[in-house]
Parts: sequence; C-alpha cells; structure tokens
Amino acid sequence: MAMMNFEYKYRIRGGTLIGGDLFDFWVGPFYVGFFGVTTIFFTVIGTALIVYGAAIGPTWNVWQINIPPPDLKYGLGFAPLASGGLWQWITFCAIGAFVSWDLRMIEIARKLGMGLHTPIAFACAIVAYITLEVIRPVMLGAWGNGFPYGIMAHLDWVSNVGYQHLEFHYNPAHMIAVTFFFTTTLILSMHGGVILSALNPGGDEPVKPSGYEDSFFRDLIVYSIGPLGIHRLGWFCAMNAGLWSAVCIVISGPLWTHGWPQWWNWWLNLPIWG
Ligand code: 07D
Ligand code: 07D
Repeated sequence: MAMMNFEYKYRIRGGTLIGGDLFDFWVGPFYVGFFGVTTIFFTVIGTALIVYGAAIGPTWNVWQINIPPPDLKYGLGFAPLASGGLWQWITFCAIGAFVSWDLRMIEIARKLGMGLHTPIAFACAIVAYITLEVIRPVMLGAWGNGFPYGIMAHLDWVSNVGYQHLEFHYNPAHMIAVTFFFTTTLILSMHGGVILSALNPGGDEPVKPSGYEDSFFRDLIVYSIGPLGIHRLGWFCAMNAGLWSAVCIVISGPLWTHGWPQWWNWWLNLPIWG
C-alpha cells in the first residue's frame, strides 16, 4: 500500500488530549499538535540555556562542556544562574520537553486507533530521568545530588555515586535492572535474527512465511513464544530495565546509606547459621 494513501485516510482531526482543534495539523508528514508546540518551546529554551552555559564556561570542547547542579548548600532552593540555576532551568525544560513528546505520542496513537504501548514505554525512560534529577535529589534534600549536564561529567557522576556505595554491583535492584537490560538485547537480537533469516534467506531461497520462525525455535529450544508474544516480552523486559534502574538509584542514599556489599549481611545474620 502506498504510504500516502494510508496516511491520508487516517490523517484526520480529533483524538487530541487538550485544546480541541488548536494546532491539530500537519507540516508535511510531521504532526504538530499542542504538545508538538510545547515540545519545540521547551527544547529551544533548554538548548539555548545549554549553549549559554557552555558560553560562560571554560571550554567549547563538546566532550568537556559541563553544566553542573547547584552546590549542596543551596538545598532545594533556587540558585544563581551561573552557580547551578542554569541546571535547574534546563532540568525544568527537559522534563517539559520529554513529557510533551510523550503526550504527543499519545495523541498520534489515539488518532490512529492504536494502543498506547509506545508512549508507556517512553514514560519509563522519563520516570528514570525524573528519579535521577528530581525525586532522589528532593529525598536527599538538595538539587546538588542531581547529575550534571556534560558528556564526560555525567559519567564521572555515575562513577562517584557508584563508589559512594563502595561496590554498586552489589545493589540488588541494579542487578535486576542489568539483567533486564541484558535480556532485552538477547531476545531482541534473536528476534531480529530470526525475522531476517526468514525474510532474507539469501541465494535463490524463497522468502519464508511466519510459521518458519515458530518452527525454528520449537526445534531449537522446544518452545516458541510466537509473533505477538516476542513483542510483549521485549516491551516487558525493556520497561523493567528502566524501572528497576529508577528503583536502584532511588534507594541508594534515601533508603540505604551504607555500602551495598553490607546490605547482604542479612544473609549472614539469618538465625539458621546458629
Ligand atoms: C541510542 C537513542 C539516541 C540518543 C542519543 C543520545 C544527547 C546529549 C549533550 C552536547 C541510548 C543523544 C545525546 C542529546 C548531548 C550535550 C551537552 C539511546 C539511543 C544518541 N545520558 N551514559 C551516553 C544521556 C545518564 C551513561 C551517550 C542523556 C544517567 C554511561 C550519550 C541522559 C546515567 C554512558 C548519553 C543520560 C548515564 C552513557 C550515549 C538523560 C544512567 C556511556 C547514550 C537525559 C542512565 C555513553 C560518553 C545512548 C557514552 C553514555 C546521553 C543519563 C550513564 C551522550 C541524554 C545519568 C555509563 N549518555 N547516563 O546511546 O558514551 O543512549 O558517554 O538522562 O558509556 Mg548517559
Ligand atoms: C535515565 C535516560 C532517560 C532519557 C530520556 C530521553 C533526549 C533527546 C535527542 C537523539 C535509564 C532523553 C532524550 C535528550 C535526544 C535526539 C535527537 C535511562 C535514562 C528521558 N552498571 N549505575 C545504571 C550497569 C556500574 C551506577 C542503569 C552495567 C558500576 C549508578 C543500568 C554495569 C558503578 C547508576 C546500569 C554497571 C555503577 C547506575 C543505567 C556493568 C559505577 C545510576 C540505565 C556491566 C562505578 C543508573 C536510573 C538507566 C540508574 C545506573 C547498568 C556498572 C553505578 C541498570 C551493565 C559498578 C550510580 N547502571 N554502575 O538507568 O539506575 O537508564 O539510573 O558494570 O544512576 Mg550501573
């Protein structure tokens, strides 16, 4: 089916969450919508603030640009622009842009009569981000606990916070999150592989219909989860990766203040060892 025929059929007004027909139009193939406008608004201001932060900083080296959160002494108050205030407004704009983008996805899905799986999945990433930059800093009592905006600087933050807990790998929620990340790549690579091998078998072999994918996995591991199931599993694993990440960082500090290896003392302290 020519894509444009399909698109003309569904490119109709309605399904918006707010504002009725306001901004309910397309620019070429690009749906605008109220939340498209708010996404652009927050993105332009947020990016401008990042560029301003870079301009008043010591370097234009893109790897070294760093816009840090305020010093811990500012607590949860407003900080002067050049001392973390920029970070605060950039965070505000980032949340505005990410949430707007997600709401725009919902509007597009509603127009097409589709489920909300994609915006729900992106919402998990937004939850992880808000946990890092808002929920955990608020629980710890200072914006200074957020991560800085800089390519290398944010890696330093991850490393520092990790070592504050001695050995972050021992965080049980981090283990679950990492396992979900690894599982997601494993099943996605197997899914991509089996689809490619059936649809693009090479040589003069004809394209194989969908039953072949099921047969391959039944022959290999006794069970095929099926064409719908693999997407459910991928969605489930990927969202859990993000959500358990949020859990693993929000408990580090607000809930558990020691090193993570010490958390496992509950095992040694079980009464069964006599
Ligand atoms: C492939 C989709 C496309 C997205 C891309 C990212 C920007 C930033 C900023 C010029 C998978 C676009 C990048 C808009 C430009 C400036 C100032 C998604 C894909 C290509 N990180 N992180 C990266 C972000 C956090 C960590 C790379 C963002 C947490 C580690 C890129 C966020 C922690 C490593 C980047 C964020 C953390 C990275 C590649 C927000 C825990 C790496 C990202 C908003 C989650 C890797 C130099 C990627 C690297 C890397 C962006 C948050 C850890 C710059 C936007 C604080 C350990 N991160 N990150 O492909 O090479 O994502 O770093 O939360 O090793 Mg990070
Ligand atoms: C936060 C990104 C949100 C992005 C959004 C979109 C734009 C637009 C535009 C492209 C959550 C942004 C979009 C900007 C772009 C265009 C056009 C995603 C986010 C909303 N760790 N660790 C994790 C591993 C260690 C530590 C998570 C592995 C060490 C800390 C994941 C290893 C120590 C934190 C993970 C490892 C340590 C984490 C990250 C291995 C350091 C966190 C994924 C093999 C010494 C972070 C919520 C994530 C976390 C986190 C994996 C090692 C510390 C599970 C595999 C031992 C402090 N680690 N880690 O969260 O949970 O994605 O954040 O060693 O804070 Mg870890």
